Formats: sequence, C-alpha cells, structure tokens
Amino acid sequence: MTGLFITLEGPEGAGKSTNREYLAERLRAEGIEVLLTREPGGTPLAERIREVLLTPGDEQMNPDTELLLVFAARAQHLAEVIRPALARGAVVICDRFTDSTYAYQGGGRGLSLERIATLEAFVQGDLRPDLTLVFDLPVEVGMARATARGRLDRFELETRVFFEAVRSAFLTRAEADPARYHLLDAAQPLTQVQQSIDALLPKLLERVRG
Ligand code: T5A
Repeated sequence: MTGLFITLEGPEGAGKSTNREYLAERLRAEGIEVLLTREPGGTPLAERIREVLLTPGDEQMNPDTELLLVFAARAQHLAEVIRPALARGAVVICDRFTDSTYAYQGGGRGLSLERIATLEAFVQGDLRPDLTLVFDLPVEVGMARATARGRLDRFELETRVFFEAVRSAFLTRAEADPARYHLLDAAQPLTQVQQSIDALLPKLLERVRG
C-alpha cells in the first residue's frame, strides 16, 4: 500500500497554512489517515534548520548555503516523517516542498535549476508529489496579509522583484505539468478558495481509495 503525497505551494500569505487544516479535516471526515506537515521543518532537527533559514541575522546567508540547508532539512523530513507515512498508506499533506526551492532559490535567488534538479534527485530519488495545489495571488495582496500578521521573517524582508520572480516560477511550473498541479485563485475570499478545494475532493477520494 502506498499513500498519496499532496503539497501546497505558493507565495507568502497565500493561505497555505489556513487551507492545509481545511483539506486535512475534509479527508479525515472520510475516515482517511492524514499526516499534516510543513517545510522547511517537520521533524525536531529540520525545525532547527528552519529557524536558521527564517531568522534574520547580521551575516548575509550565501544562496548556496540556503539551498543546501533547505535540502538538508528535506532529507531529514523525508526519512523520518514523509516516507514512513506514505509507506503505511497515509495521505501526506505538506505545506511547501521542492516547488518552493525552485521558486525561491531558483526564481528568487537566481540559482541554476539544473543544480536544484541534481539535489532533488539526490535527496528524493524518484519521489515527487502526486498532487500540488498552487495558491496564486498578486504579490501585494500576499505581502499585505503577511505584514498584517506582524514581524517579518528573513524571506518576507525580500524585495517585490524577488517575490514577482517567485510567483512567476510557481506559475511556470504549474503550466508545464497540468496533470500534477492545480492552480487556485488565492486572492478570493476564503470561503470561495475552500469551495475550490471542495470541488477537488471527489477525484482525490477516488485516488486515495484506488
Ligand atoms: N522556503 C521554503 C524556501 O525558500 N525554499 C524552500 O524550499 C522552502 C520549503 C517558509 C519560508 O521558507 C521559504 C519560503 C518561505 O518564505 P512559511 O512560514 O512556511 O515560511 O511560509 P509563508 O508563505 O511565509 O507562510 P505564510 O503563513 O506567510 O503564508 P500562508 O501559509 O500561505 O498563509 P496563511 O494561511 O498563514 O495566511 C496568511 C494570512 O492571510 C489570511 C490568514 O487568515 C492569515 O492571517 N488569509 C486570508 N485572508 C483573506 N482571504 C483569504 N482567502 C485568506 N487566506 C488566508
């Protein structure tokens, strides 16, 4: 038995954390085992790496260091949490995964996509998400939501140009593989976003139940 691996992606303030709970509850109500997790993080060690990645500091982090830290956290997360859950047949919902690396370190920082792909193959083997929901919204709407919440993390302090590149990278990836990606208009009111998630449920349940 193998489970289903669902990732939620998108720029800052798009509503991934809000909607991951919603999706998990809808699936649990159908009697399905759901493991809800996030990146960077998801294990105690990976959460420590998350702290390093998100905390602003005096020393500028080199982009290659950032990339390697993201994948170091992912290796731990996959080994300790994601692969065991999938092996026992659970649905894993992960708030951000490797599409964020392509968008932030690739699109935002300008690192080579080939280098990211090499690390992806090294850390993940052939494991890729079965379904990726991309919560898309204009940069200014997402930043307004993130700013309204209070103190900004190291990524949220980046420029508008950076976030436009991040958004565009997510959209490019989603357009290239419509079978895996599902694009959601995250600028809509929450009830409408959740209606779009509800519309996906019948197909999702079909896949989980085989
Ligand atoms: N990162 C991550 C990389 O650079 N590379 C990688 O490989 C990975 C995995 C992680 C950071 O790490 C970077 C990317 C990130 O910058 P994070 O906290 O996990 O940081 O991610 P953020 O996107 O910063 O999380 P946010 O909490 O900002 O965004 P969410 O989760 O998309 O948004 P959410 O649900 O918290 O909502 C934000 C606010 O908007 C409201 C919510 O109530 C909340 O107040 N909201 C809405 N308001 C109106 N209408 C709607 N439809 C709304 N939906 C949510």
